[in-house]
Amino acid sequence: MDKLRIIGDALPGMPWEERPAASREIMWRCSANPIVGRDALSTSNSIFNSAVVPFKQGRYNYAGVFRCDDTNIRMRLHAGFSVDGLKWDIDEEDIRLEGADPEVGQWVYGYDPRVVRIGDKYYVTWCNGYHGPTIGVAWTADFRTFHQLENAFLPYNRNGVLFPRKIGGRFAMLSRPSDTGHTPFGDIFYSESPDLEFWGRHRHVMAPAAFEKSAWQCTKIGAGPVPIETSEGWLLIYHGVHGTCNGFVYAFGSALLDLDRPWKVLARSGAYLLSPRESYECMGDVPNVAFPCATLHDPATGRLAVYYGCADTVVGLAFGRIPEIIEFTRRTNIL
Ligand code: BMA
Repeated sequence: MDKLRIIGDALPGMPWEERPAASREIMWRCSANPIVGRDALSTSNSIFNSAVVPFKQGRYNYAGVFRCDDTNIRMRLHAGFSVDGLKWDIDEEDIRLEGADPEVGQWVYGYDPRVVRIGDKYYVTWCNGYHGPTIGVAWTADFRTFHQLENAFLPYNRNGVLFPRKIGGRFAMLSRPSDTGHTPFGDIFYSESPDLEFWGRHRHVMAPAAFEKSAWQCTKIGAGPVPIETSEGWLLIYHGVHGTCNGFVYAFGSALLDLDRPWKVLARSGAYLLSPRESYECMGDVPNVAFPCATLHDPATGRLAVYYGCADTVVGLAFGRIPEIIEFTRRTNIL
């Protein structure tokens, strides 16, 4: 590998712990896990599958959009703020979206948010209820007022993840066409838009892996956090699902996508980066789920922190080094 370049703003103060001396893992868990508990709000049944970004305001250095299911088990999005990326002050009130065409702006449900800064705006994508799940889009400048745009796709779709810059002059998004239920299939696709309203030029990115090659991702896959730009390609962390005799198991791995044509996969990890094994990943409302939705990274040190939902109940954090993850992706490549 030539000298690796990692794109992004410096983030020397990001959450970080060194790999424990006894660990041989590529990614290791934060000793404070789970970092967000299920009842952080007075009304929350569970808080998981949530997205964070660097965001300076007052004493805060980070902001996020959190999936908070309430005790009616209604899926809602809440804004949150943090000084250190570990302890979060999550708003008791859920996010109210403004400005959409009234037919689209009717809130039904929203879950599994992703957040990305493009220019001076923060864009939120999430799984939005509109005659079934599809991809909702909104932007905010302050994490107080959220301006809703058109849904990106027809139902049914999940795991809409924007790239952090235009590619070939257009906004770019990964997504995973699905069904109305728990979807026993699913490939990742790429779509482009000139204006974040009209999406097209859809391209296939990747399908589930063959069972005998990589069983953790043999049932369905979906994009996780916003891809990270490096000189080796876009580093994509994605979840993979294995339909076992006891139901779905969600783990995550990594892929490298071509910088200019991101639907071309350069390498894809056959081994997982992290699979549910701690009690908070294996016990909860939906056992055996590790579902990554966001990362923080520091280009100079290569440090990476992955925020992932655990057992559809709490939020966990795992650490790794981007150069090692790229090397791992190539070493365990199944393409
Ligand atoms: C998916 C989504 C995720 C969830 C996962 C496991 O279909 O609903 O929010 O984490 O199932 O239950």
